[in-house]
Amino acid sequence: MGLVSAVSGWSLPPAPAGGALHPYDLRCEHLATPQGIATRAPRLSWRLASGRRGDAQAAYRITVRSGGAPAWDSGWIDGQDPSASYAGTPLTSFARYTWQVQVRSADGEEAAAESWFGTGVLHPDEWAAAWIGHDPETLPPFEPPADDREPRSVRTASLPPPRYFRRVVDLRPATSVRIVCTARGLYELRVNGHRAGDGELTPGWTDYRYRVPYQVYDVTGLVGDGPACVGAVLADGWWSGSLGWDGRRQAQRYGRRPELLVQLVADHADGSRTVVGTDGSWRESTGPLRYADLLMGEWYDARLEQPGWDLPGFDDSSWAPARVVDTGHDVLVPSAAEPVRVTEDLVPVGTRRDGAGRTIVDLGQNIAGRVRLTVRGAPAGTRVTLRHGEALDEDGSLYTANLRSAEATDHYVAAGLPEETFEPRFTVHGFRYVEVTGHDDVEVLGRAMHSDTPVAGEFSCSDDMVRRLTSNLRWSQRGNFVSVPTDCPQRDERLGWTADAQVFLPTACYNADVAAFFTGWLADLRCAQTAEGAVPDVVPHVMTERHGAPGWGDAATVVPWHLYRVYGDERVLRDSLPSMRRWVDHVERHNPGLIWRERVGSHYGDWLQAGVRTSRDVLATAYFALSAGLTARAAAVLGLADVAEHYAELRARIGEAFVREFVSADGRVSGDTQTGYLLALAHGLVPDDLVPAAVRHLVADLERRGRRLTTGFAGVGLLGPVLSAYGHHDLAYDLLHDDRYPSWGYSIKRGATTIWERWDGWTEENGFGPVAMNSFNHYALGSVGEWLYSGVAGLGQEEDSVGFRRPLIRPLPGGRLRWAAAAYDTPLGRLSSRWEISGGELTLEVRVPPGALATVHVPTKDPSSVRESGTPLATAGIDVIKSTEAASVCQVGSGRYTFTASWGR
Ligand code: RAM
Repeated sequence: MGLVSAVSGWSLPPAPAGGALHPYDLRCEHLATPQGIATRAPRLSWRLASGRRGDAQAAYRITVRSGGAPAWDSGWIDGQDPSASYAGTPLTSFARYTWQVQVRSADGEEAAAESWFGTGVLHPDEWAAAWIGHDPETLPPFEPPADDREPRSVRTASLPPPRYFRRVVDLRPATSVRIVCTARGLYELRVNGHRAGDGELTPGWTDYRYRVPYQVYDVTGLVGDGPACVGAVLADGWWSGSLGWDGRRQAQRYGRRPELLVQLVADHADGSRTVVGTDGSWRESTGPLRYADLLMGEWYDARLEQPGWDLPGFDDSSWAPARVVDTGHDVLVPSAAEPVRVTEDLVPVGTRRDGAGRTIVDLGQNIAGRVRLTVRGAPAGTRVTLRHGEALDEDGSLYTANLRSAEATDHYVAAGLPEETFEPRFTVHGFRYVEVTGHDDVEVLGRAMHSDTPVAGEFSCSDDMVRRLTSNLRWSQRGNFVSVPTDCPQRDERLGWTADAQVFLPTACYNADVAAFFTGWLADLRCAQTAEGAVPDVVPHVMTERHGAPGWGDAATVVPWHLYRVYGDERVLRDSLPSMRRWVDHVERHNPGLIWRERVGSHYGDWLQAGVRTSRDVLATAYFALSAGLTARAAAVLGLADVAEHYAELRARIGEAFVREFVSADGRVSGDTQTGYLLALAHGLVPDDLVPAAVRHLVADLERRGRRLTTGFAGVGLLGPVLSAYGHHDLAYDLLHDDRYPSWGYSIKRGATTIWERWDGWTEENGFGPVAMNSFNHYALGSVGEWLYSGVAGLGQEEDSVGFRRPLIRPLPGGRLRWAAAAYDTPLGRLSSRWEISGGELTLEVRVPPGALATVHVPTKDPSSVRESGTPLATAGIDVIKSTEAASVCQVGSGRYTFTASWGR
């Protein structure tokens, strides 16, 4: 099989221009131009670029205006940190604020950039809309047409049709018109025949019991003077549709039927305001969508379209009045993260017939998303059926056994036009292949969708297979960051499994800016923590019986701490510290001996490890130590010395208990498995004098197995970092390049375009793995991505650095690689490195953002050979901190540097 080079529309923006120090990439609450800000002191931040060495921001000034009037002038503030909290006049609702940041460099030069943010609903009494729905009496479930070829499945038979809502508003001329919209369910908002915004699956998934997110749209451009029509389509989604496994039994998790809330706010030139909200005057009807379900798919009958239903002139006399459900606004919160969007279109790479004559379309890439279907010359009533799958069976037919009860099937019933297009809106499938039946003259376009977190990093290298691995893990991130971080996008699961998220987070942060995405998710985690402090295994919490598993619940500490380290925003610690403490206290309370054996919930251990059984007690206790330690560090950051001391002391005692219980005098960690050693070494649980022995045992295990890994979810991401930290990066490279079972390469040889859930997703011996749990798009085993960035390319930060203020650039040339490169947008600006070995010489190019002080390890056995842009370091004015037998270590401020050194001698 040939290795396809990755085609991705998800690439890092070009490096910012050099020149004088200047700000770019302005954010408010970690988002680019958010519309619904409702915090009183939103965080404003920017990145910096400069073409000059050693440049840094010396001072900044922020000015904010709304409607032409000044709202805040910070005045010049000294400091290198490119962020500030708004501190102007109190923000008002439904307004647009433009803001400008000016920065001044050390030599007095100034530059500025501008952006804006919009506000949502800041005061509860500003809500004027009621929740509306439809009368259950007028709700016939889906009735399959009499001419239906196949009987409806049990699972889709009971699905209700989505409802269409509309209301005409007679608007006086307005200077601005905004709409606040949300649903208990999924909605698509339409204004005068146009779709508002480009978000998909809005309002997104949160723990609706505590938080229902709303979106704000500026629709000024969609309305003129006079009557305007506001329409919305409403479907079940996560609220009342199929969710998780067990077919329809998990449906109606939050409510029985979907409900809608819309509030239009028009501001007029004379300062007055028109506010129109959903109420009993709205009309509702069914339409062409016969059902729409996230797991099952959609049925759209184009013959039932009502043209013009979302325009003012439409006759809605046959529509029913909407039913007012309630007026509760207390759980409404502005959407905290980027919406799901279609981010890339995929033109099929092949189309063929399977054994039974069905058309099988291959997108060449496993994605989460949907297709756009074009149908030509189909007589009215022709039903075209799209089934989605991640793989093909041996006979070339679509493989769907691993989807479990998710039907992932869309039906389009043609209206009979010469050409018609269909694209489902309220469903998402995990697939690479589409089976099309019902009509031959069709065209399919793949549409990848996911939470549109800005791309923040890129890694590349000279090896095809490693590049493919990089592409696979990026696609698994894309396919699984769909409103919440999920385990998989295809089967009847798609839940926010906490360990998956936690182990993949470091990789995810390098690939994309996930600050806002995880901030929202953490809020759901905190809401769902039990009274005792246990953390559910899935967030949003939907399976009441599962919580507290070691490594899963620890997301409560690992996620906030990591977000803080990466983004430098202390608020995540402030918001999470109580939850971190409750989690650790809960584990301690039930395990006074400090070996975590009680309250382990479903204890999954080192999930999906390959052929070994890592001791569950070792794993649990290592996580207990980690969580206590992180809680101590978080408290210290927040200046809570007593709290910090308490957890640091607990961490120390857990460490002692761990050593007593699990570490033998010869440095063995109980169970003698790779993950056991990795956890113990990574989290400082092996006494210093036994570390070399423990490392030897780890290496011996790998050697004994012919340099093969056995790690599951908990251990896999630690292989690279731990092996290279102890001088065994050759071994880490062997694992990276391996293509025997079990390895990443094994799946790639088989044609994987995403990371598989299990090492044995498919094997030569057994073919497809166990159908009960065999996703081909699961990112946990892709946590190796962190090491590609921080190890192979060497883009990390010092242990005590926050927000990459002190980058640690320590590349690891090795393995089959001739070169490797990575770039990453830190909160300060672009950080990058690229090394290449050629003709006995190593070249290392680095870029350090303004305000950062980087430690650079130039790998060489001959430190005297190191040059920067051709000049010996001392002459080049570069501070050499030390020389070791493997590197020359220096310190540089912002700028671009090209180091060379002799290699291999
Ligand atoms: C599986 C999920 C997930 C894992 C749990 C324990 O069902 O797919 O990846 O975290 O089990």
